[in-house]
Amino acid sequence: MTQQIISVPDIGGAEGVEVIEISVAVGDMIEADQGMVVLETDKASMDIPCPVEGMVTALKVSVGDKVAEGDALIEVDTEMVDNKDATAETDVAESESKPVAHAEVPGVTLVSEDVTVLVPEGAEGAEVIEVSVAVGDRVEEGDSLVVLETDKASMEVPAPQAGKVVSIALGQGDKTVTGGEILVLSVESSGSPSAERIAADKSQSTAPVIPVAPQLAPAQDHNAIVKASQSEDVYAGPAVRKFAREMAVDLTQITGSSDRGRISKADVKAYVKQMMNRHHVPSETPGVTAGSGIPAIPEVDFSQFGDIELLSMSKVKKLTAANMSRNWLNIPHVTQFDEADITDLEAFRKSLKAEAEQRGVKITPLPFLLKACAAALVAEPSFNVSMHCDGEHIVQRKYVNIGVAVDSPIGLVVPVIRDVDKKGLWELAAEFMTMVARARDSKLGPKDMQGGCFTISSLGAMGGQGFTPIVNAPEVAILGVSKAEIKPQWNGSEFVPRNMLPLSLSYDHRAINGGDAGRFFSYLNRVIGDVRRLLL
Ligand code: CAO
Repeated sequence: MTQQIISVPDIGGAEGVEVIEISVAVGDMIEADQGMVVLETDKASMDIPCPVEGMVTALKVSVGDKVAEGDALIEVDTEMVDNKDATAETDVAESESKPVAHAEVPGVTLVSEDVTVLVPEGAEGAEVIEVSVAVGDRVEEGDSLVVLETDKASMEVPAPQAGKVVSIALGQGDKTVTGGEILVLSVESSGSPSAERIAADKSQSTAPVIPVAPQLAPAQDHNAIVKASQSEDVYAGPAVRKFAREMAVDLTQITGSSDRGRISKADVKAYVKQMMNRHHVPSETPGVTAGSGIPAIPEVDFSQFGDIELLSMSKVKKLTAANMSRNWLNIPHVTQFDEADITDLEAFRKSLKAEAEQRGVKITPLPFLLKACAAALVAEPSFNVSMHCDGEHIVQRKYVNIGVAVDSPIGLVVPVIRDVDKKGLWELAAEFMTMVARARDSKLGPKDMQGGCFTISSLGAMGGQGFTPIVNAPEVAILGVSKAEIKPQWNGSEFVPRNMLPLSLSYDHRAINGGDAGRFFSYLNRVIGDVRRLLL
């Protein structure tokens, strides 16, 4: 026998590094470079590979131990590599009286057979605190079979091989005895057994006995960890911790259902299921925050506070709610506020009223705003873009279509007026009137609401000093218009009454930076303040 102690290699001088997983058990054959122990610092976890091949003859650390470079991890018999083929036959032959490490050995045709898993060394007198399998269960090598607990440590007894649980000798609460049977596994074979061999095996009814190395977890002060805040304080065994890591589950979020709050694999599975259900929200479900790790708004029984009535939402309202949630959660919004001086614009607009009547159109400030926004989009094309879904490109539009939010009886709709930059004020006023009428009569088709580059949302007729509109994705900006008011403005020598229009510009900060926004907004204000500029 050539025993070799495998120690912690150079881990960058880190000390007090925690052993979070032991990937091998006594009796395992280990390959060179195969992971044997997982260490975790507060910055990273590292799988420590074994530099030699051979048979693991002893574990020198337990899960939870703190180690540094040079500390012994495992002991390996490196001679077992050369001898394994020679010893295999003997081991199989002697399996009734002598424990073997492996029932499956290269070069030997093995058959399906029962193996008895025994109470491991150091676990005599331990209490069975969890039986993790049931008769008939299929287990993989390393799966936890039972969890034992002494006054010093809790330990999971892993399956030595993949197989099916045939019988279980221990129940929860039982005390273990030296060499006592835990359960019998029907293990997998590597060859096709002959019928005679299976019959012979069955008639013998003496299963090879496999001692397994327990996976130790440090003993816990169970009463103190009911509200654990750190994952190392959680009362769970290594296999459960490993499983939780694979599922990206934070064990501190789970309340263990086993004795004294111990977390089992079933608890982790139930938690994952619960999270999946909680976050599974139909894509058109409105007003519900989903994904992004954002907790759902709790359900409230409003009837306990007074009379209520349940009103169904229109399809448009449901869609608006879903879109608003989606846009608000996906887009990093910035909203900038300003006031545009519309004194001259209003004087001009009022001067057009008689002509407008003759033409059969109503001319409100909105057609002017459409024209001014189109000019600003042309002057500052960084606002006439969309984020490409690959996250690596920006789509630059060469056309100028503008949507206008309309408050209709069925909800908020946004008809789009095309090529605003190419149309005159009368044409825009007429088209806008038609669109609003169709919106209010629920006559807009999907095409009428597609292809926008930018949106105007005007609450001006209703009042208010300002609001933060939500960007209408895939557009990247939206203009909010509030109620104009006569306000005193300083002209350099005196205060003069001016008609000031409050504007709020929300934009997607992924696509637009503050400088672009500043340029766009000041250009827009200049044009609104002096509409003659639209001719320039
Ligand atoms: N300040 C002061 N007065 C204003 C104004 C403003 N910003 N905007 C419009 N007005 C005046 C108009 O000039 C008109 O008065 P006159 O008849 O004397 O000219 C009066 O208010 C009514 O205007 P209107 O509502 O008929 O027309 P509009 O072009 O201003 O608006 C529309 C049309 C469809 C945009 C509007 O009716 C609407 O539905 N707005 C709702 C938008 C919305 O819900 N947005 C969502 C908010 S959250 O993003």
